[in-house]
Amino acid sequence: MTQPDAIRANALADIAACESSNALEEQRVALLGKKGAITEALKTLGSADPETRKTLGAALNLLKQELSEAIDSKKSQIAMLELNERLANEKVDVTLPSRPSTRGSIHPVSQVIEEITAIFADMGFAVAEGPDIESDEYNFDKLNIPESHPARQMHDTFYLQGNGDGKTLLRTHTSPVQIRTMQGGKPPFRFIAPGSTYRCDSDLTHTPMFHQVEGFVIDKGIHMGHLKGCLIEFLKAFFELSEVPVRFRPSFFPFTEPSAEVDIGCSRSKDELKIGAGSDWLEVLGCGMVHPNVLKNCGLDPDEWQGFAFGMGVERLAMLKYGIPDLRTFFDSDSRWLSHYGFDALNIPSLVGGL
Ligand code: 2NM
Repeated sequence: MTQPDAIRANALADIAACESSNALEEQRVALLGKKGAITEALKTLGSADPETRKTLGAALNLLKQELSEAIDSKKSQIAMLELNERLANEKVDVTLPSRPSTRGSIHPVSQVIEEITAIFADMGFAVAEGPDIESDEYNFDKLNIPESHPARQMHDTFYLQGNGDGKTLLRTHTSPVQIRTMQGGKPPFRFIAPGSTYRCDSDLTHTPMFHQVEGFVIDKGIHMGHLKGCLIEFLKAFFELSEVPVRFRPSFFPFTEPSAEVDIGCSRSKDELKIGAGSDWLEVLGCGMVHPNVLKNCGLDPDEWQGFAFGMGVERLAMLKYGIPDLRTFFDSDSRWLSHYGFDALNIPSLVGGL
């Protein structure tokens, strides 16, 4: 038997006998690795006579390819077996009773959405919902966000493979809910829109998916005073304070005019943040009077109807209220984090019972 034939006979049998991906990897190293049988055989070619070098070299290279293919095909065979074995063994029996030792808890995001909803429900706000997958028309155009606005650039928005002429995307805010609700009903309106929002942004203070609650009031004779009163009452209730220093700082949003950012008074010492008193300010909300163009885009006459709108980030408010230092931990699904920051499922937020 020639040298390549001898290697082949053993090698093919050894590969066939492998029962796990680890064993197969050992075989691959033993045959094709740096010190493997084929590699060692190829090294002897240097001292062989020219005729042998030619024929043996070609045979060894062919064999190398043959073994490599045999290993690849065995590899997918083993992968399939290993997957089937996992599927059979890792089955979850959903009919089993829960373990009494591990109690579920309410995620801080859900808890804070419930708290915000309870406060606005007490002020007469309904809750509206809409799809996470939106068109650029509802997410941008109708909200007076022109084509040239930075928020429309690719890096902020997750665009999806559309199915028509318009662009399909993951909503970057819950404002399209306001547009849909306005178009589907008659004023006056008073509702909040809580939900998931998506932006192509990921660092220490941004996650690609996060949650917002936006609020919206449309009626006759609505003015900035209503907006201020409503948000100050909200902040007092949410942070459970009888008085809060609040500052409305002029800002810009395409969908409101005038627009403001809302700061709440706080004090920052070495590593403690106290909300509700002190000489520092902390931004907690954005708001403004609904832009006449937005009203017109939804078929309302701005001379007849006016309104205010506001928006807040749920994770940010949860971090401030419950002292959660790291945004990313919200989405780690770490059960120890959940049992530390999670809430009792039976303790439903309400203003009567206290938040
Ligand atoms: C914010 C800040 C200011 C807002 C505006 C609208 C609508 F639909 F009326 F145009 N919805 N939400 C708004 C206004 C949202 O979030 C920071």
